[in-house]
Amino acid sequence: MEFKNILLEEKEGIAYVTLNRPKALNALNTEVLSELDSAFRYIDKTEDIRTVIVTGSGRAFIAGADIAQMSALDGTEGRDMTIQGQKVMELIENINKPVIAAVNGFALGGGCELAMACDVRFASEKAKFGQPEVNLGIIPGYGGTQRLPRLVGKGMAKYLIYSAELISAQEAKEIGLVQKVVPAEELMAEAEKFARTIMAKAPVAIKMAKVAINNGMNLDLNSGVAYEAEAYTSTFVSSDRVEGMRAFVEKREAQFKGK
Ligand code: CO8
Repeated sequence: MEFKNILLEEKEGIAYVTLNRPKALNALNTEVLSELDSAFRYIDKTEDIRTVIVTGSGRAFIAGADIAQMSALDGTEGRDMTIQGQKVMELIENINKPVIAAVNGFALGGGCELAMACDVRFASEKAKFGQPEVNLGIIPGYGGTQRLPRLVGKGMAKYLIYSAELISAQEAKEIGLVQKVVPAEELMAEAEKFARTIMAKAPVAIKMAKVAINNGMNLDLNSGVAYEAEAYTSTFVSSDRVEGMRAFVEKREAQFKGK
């Protein structure tokens, strides 16, 4: 698929989504959001794609929503742009395959929010994270006030949002925002290695793990555990479960079929 502001490539089961507006540090305007929406809808329904890696071209992952565009909006238009972005983040969060953010540089405001909508975040040592919206007189509007506290706790989320402080990749890892920090030149290889690790596992199990974790996070513990039982049962009745357990007993590699 061809886009103006993003690149979408597919190789060996991995879809690569690269934000490609380097002159504006890959800022998210309404056109970029709409392209991301189309790209992720396509990825969601394309069976050959098993995992996704999102990254940015140039020195930024995404430096936030496009401030030049936002500065010209009135309240209603601002609300529409927030809702458009929130929907894209929800789509990324809930597509039926894992999404890895390979954060190569600035992940600020909407950029940090997009990274948080991904399943896991790998960061280059050069990456910087932050929610600097209060500097502009706004608050995070692509889910940041909700996903950040869920990832790093309420106190740290308030610290970052109130201060607008930018933190290093290492600090982001220490607070649990990032799972792995690697030298810049190893970022894509590490993300791909993790994608291949995931693709070697039972596909139904990976799908159900994602669904159980995502939906469970929106429920109280008892409802979440009940939800887990249903998701677990879907894996238990799969032929991959039979194969996985048989392979263990027979001391051989499992051959999963995704059924
Ligand atoms: N939007 C538009 N353009 C941007 C953005 C942005 N978020 N960030 C950088 N750019 C542009 C700059 O204007 C500049 O363009 P030009 O060369 O034409 O002047 C170019 O990218 C390079 O930027 P800098 O010259 O500023 O580069 P520096 O290395 O000096 O600084 C920074 C890099 C620190 C990343 C700096 O650019 C910066 O602070 N950017 C803004 C970061 C920010 O505040 N992000 C949060 C935005 S708000 C948001 O994301 C809210 C999400 C919810 C929105 C709801 C919709 C209504």
